[in-house]
Amino acid sequence: MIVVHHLNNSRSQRVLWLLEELGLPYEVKRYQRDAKTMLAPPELRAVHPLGKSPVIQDGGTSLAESGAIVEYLVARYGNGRLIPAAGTPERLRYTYWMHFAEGSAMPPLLLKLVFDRIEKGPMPFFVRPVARAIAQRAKSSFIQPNIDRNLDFMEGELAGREWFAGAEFSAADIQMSFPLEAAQARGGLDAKRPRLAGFLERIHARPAYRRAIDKGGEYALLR
Ligand SMILES: N[C@@H](CCC(=O)N[C@@H](CS)C(=O)NCC(=O)O)C(=O)O
Repeated sequence: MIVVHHLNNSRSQRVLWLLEELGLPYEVKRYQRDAKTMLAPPELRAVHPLGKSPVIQDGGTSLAESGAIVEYLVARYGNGRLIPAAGTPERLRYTYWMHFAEGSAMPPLLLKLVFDRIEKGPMPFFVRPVARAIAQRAKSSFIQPNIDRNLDFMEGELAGREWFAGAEFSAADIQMSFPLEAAQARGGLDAKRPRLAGFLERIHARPAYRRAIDKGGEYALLR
């Protein structure tokens, strides 16, 4: 039985969704973020030294890093499902987006989360104007322009194709869901980018996505 170490409001939701798409049985071990710091509880460190989610266990195999987990599950249990055929342009796009999600899309979104928290967090009153000015400068000069450029690029890449790899839904779309949901929650992704908004509508309507939400519990991305 595959065990998913699942943190509320987190990337591990993607793993539950993939398992639902593949129709595999699995067990969810839930962990709750600290209400103040939003960090994972220390118990996750007993599962993996970094103490982050997702981590899966499958027999004697233990694996972290959501992209690696998605690739492992598709290779081991997919029987050719959710991955374009080797050697096709679609397969190259699949690999590209599988890596783009965590490698390029997430970093500026994470920075946005951190700098928003610095700006709004508790601090001595005399430090606040300086901290706010630094946070706003970082966001306006680097973070938001990078988020916007990524969003424009992704919007363009969905012109004439329904899914990131091509005409068929694939596991790359599952991997791409988290940065796009994060961008919708905190990066300014809205109806002005209709193809990305449509992508989110399409994935949210999938029965497997809905089932995974029922299994995973609370999933409201951090703002
Ligand atoms: N690149 C890793 C990122 C893992 C990660 O940062 N997970 C977050 C959840 S979205 C986490 O566990 N955060 C809690 C913490 O850092 O304490 C992946 O894709 O699995």
